[in-house]
Amino acid sequence: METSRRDFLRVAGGVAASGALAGMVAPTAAAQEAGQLTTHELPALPYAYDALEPYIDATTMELHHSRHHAAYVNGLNAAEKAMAEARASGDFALMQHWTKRAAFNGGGHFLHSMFWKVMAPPGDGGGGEPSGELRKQLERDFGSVEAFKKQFGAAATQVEGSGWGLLHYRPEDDRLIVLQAENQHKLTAWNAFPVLGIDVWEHAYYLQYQNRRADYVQAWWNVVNWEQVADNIAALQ
Ligand code: MN3
Repeated sequence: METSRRDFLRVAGGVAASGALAGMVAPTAAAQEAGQLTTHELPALPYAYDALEPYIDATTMELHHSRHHAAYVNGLNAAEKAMAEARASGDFALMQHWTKRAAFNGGGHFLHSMFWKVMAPPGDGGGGEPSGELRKQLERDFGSVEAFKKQFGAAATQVEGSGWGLLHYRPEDDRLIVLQAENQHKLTAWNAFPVLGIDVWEHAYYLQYQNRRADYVQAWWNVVNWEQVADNIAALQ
């Protein structure tokens, strides 16, 4: 009895946490009517395309946001529409295909929506060092901010092929953990939610850094918006 109640509370907490996280990304036209789909939308960048220079060039930012992220939004909408059509027709032959498309494109939409927000113009919200509660939590969970940065940077640099370096918050034990994602969605862990991430697909850095991914990862700290990271964690607590 005691166990099942605890499990229920944990599940209920997870649902609440997911809700908080959903609020972290750009609001979409929420569907309330039965059978009505959400229309996922490309969120506006919170700064100009050239605002992260010299660390991320304007052309990369424009292509990344207006083409790559937009493609994930369109792909997610298409996958969810196709699954609704399958429900209507009763033909589920392509369900494996569409669930994969929904996971890939949904992961891309979510991570990019977070990515734009956890960056800010250098010296104007971006860069510097984490402070306050976030600093204390990083020190508690990684030993020091420097140790966290080294671990996170290594995880990001070592992603095999396309993917992400990610810092997740795990509500169950109030911990920050570093993970990788391949593509937009593989290698994740359940019940741990991304609060900071760096895109290490080549489209994120190749124009400026070519094959030097480690240089891009190192430079990226100059645009990290630590206040947003703290807000992302607070939304899950
Ligand atoms: Mn990308």
